[in-house]
Amino acid sequence: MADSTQGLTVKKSQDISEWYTQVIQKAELADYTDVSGCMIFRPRVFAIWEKLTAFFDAEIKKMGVQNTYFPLFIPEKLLTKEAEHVEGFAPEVAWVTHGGHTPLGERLAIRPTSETIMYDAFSKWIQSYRDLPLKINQWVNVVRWEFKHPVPFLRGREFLWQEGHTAFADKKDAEKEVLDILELYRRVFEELLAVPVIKGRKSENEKFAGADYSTSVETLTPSGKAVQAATSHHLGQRFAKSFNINFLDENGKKAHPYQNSWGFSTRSIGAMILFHGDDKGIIIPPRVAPLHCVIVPIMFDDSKEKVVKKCHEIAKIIEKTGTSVLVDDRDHYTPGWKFNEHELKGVCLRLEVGPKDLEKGHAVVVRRDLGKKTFVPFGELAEYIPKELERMQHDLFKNAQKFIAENNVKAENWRDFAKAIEERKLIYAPWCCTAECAEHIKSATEGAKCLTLPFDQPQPKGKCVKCDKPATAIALFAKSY
Ligand code: 87F
Repeated sequence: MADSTQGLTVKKSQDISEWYTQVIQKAELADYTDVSGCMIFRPRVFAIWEKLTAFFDAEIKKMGVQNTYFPLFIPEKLLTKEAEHVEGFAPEVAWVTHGGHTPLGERLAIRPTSETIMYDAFSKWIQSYRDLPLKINQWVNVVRWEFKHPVPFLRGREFLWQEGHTAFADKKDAEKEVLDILELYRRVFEELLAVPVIKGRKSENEKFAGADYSTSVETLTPSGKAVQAATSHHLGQRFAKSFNINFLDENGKKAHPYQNSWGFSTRSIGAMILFHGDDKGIIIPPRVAPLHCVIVPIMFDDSKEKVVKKCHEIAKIIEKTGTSVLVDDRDHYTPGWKFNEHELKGVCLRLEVGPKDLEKGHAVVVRRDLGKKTFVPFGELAEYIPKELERMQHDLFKNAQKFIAENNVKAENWRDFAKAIEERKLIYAPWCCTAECAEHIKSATEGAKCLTLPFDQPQPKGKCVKCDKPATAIALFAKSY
């Protein structure tokens, strides 16, 4: 078998970055290519992505959102139309300049996000209040030419995401959607990936420059670095004005719609991997797992046939409960070798069935995250397995919440703040929320920044944790990917 299926040579607690790099390749989740920052998403990871997209896609369709596809190439003139929004991003735009040997008349940007190309079309599609709300989504790849060193899933040059773009006659309706979508993102992370997130509003200097305001869900991963998990922006009428999107309202008066944009990406999978894995490999929460259950027959020459037959019978019964099952009856590997492989790859449950178990009428069930053996009578498997998977889902989330609870601190003064950053904590601190103070904090800590102003927060009092200005919010800080 390939090298990639051999075990990890580093403990998660020793060197989580090296562990992450190893586990991604050895568990066959992703592979590198010759282009730095551009990775192959192998079947085991793509299956996770499909589970996430299936959930989110169904939920946004209930909200009346329709899927579309807009072109990958964005003419330079369009991209720079809303100057303020691209300014800060310009260094990350990848360009197509030639068709074959012929220089193009106008360079084409490779989609870094689709506001500009979509809103150009919206200006044609929206004429009357009857055309609103307009709710469009697309599931696509985007390219951002990052120069920081890439981290699989978490920081790359090409990734997959959904981007939702909507337009409303009423500001109130648009603002409600911002929060409805944010709640869906919370559910993707907490209910599917078992990753706890904190909802909040971005500070002025961290918001999307094209937005009136940005909301996000954020988390601190066990590497001690935070990730912005997803964002939901209220764009107000800013893009409508620069892209000339108008409609006649019910009274025949011309008005600009209120717009939102929102997205989450394959970066979500990186957070999941960091949270749940252990020294044996990855652990995938059951609700997104490509394979729930592997049955390993313990094979001896005289009983092999009977045992394997029983394993396939059990598989059929378990499959009927909506659980994915594989009977691993390859006979050129020992059971122990198979156990290691399936642990490395994060199969949720392992069933062992040998001749003795056949006599006793039970299977040995081992949960990936606990590693403890439970003897379950064959007749009870159909009931036991789905329940155990739900318990596992629940326990993974509880453990992840425990990590967050143990790794967040309140800092009221700079000394505590600096110490907490050294310790890679998530910090709640009173803050003045100014751009210049954000810069000071960033340089004094080698990169820590305000992740968000959590929705859930007490009235700030006293001084900013860094400068002498009065605090206007309790802000969340950490170093991040
Ligand atoms: C990189 C190059 C050019 C981020 C960029 O968050 C433009 C951009 O506009 C850019 N990187 N952004 C912000 C994206 C905003 C917004 N788009 C829809 C989202 C969610 C999905």
